[in-house]
Amino acid sequence: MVGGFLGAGKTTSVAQLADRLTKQGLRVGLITNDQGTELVDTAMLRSRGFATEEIPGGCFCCRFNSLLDAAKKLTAESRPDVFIAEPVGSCTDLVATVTYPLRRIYGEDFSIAPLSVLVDPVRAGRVFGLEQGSRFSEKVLYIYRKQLEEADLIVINKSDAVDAPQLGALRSKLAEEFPRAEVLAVSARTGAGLDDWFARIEFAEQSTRDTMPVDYALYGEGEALLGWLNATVVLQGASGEFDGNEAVRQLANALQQRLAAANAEIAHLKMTLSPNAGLSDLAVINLVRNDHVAELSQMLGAEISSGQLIVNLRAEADPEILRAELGRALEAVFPVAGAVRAELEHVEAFKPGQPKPTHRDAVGLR
Ligand SMILES: Nc1nc2c(ncn2[C@@H]2O[C@H](COP(=O)(O)OP(=O)(O)OP(=O)(O)O)[C@@H](O)[C@H]2O)c(=O)[nH]1
Ligand SMILES: [Mg+2]
Repeated sequence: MVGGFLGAGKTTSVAQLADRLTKQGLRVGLITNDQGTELVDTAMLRSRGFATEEIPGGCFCCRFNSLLDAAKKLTAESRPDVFIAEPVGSCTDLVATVTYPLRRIYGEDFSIAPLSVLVDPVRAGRVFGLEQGSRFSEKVLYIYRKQLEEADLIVINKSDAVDAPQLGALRSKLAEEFPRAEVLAVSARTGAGLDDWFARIEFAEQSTRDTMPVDYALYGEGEALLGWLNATVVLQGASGEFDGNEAVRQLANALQQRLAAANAEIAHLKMTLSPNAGLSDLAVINLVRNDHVAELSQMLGAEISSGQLIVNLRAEADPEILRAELGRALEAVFPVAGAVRAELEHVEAFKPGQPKPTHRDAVGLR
């Protein structure tokens, strides 16, 4: 499992690790997970040719059996040697609720690698008071810290986005706060440090230890402060082709401005636009905090005449605010008489429910 808070770079890293394992001749099966349905991550990983199953509608720990079903389905289709699973970014307690039960019940079938927890250095700098900037509220930060507490490897990602003194200060702070974990720095974007990280997880098995205490009431309250919005929208050129990359960029910018005005702290806004004609072309745009600049991490190679837009937004705000702001942003960027028409096909806005793990093993088999 590759864990870490929303927007830390899990999917980007999973794609890198899957690429590398594939090049080594291993078959890889990927498992994505989310509280909602219609996942940007799944669309993105599939567009890169990886066998991917998604577990929507709840975290791995609460949908343990679905995790196994996903593994079985992948096994039937492509017999992977390695599964890489990305848990929901607001989820914690994975060792007690996933690793140990998996080992207890299916120990013959799986060997489980050490748990990596990814960190966005700018976000973490704010969380640990090293830098100024907007933060989540304390109950959300409880989850953030618990994720790091159970890590075997804390992987500071996006090392390309901060300078050496910032990285050094964060490394020291994380090593001091979480002495059990090994702290690494990588860039899933440039590839820096990845060899070192992957070498530690590719053929290693997670060591057994007592699990951390978790206050599930507080964990549930923290999750419930986060609003989730998943939507699909059809974009159609009113009179011919349009620039899909520019369309998603404009929508991301409009949403960003509106959410900032509504005091909603963005954890991750991600969108994909896939043309209705054309197989694997995809635009992917991400925004990981209110004062970030939306980044197109994949671009469409040509103009399109119509396409399907998937919007996944996670922010600390009432989900109904997110729904309303998406509606207004769509109206502003794609006005009725404009060059591109937008039709909202499906939208769901909700708060994650109280986490209730299927299993919780306080002690793992040794
Ligand atoms: N600068 C930089 N950006 C990165 C790096 N890795 C990922 N990103 C960007 O960070 C954003 C979030 O990346 P994802 O891989 O989608 O993050 P995630 O942890 O899977 O997010 P959720 O699934 O929403 O929790 C995207 O814009 C990525 O392109 C990196 O090493 N450097
Ligand atoms: Mg992801």
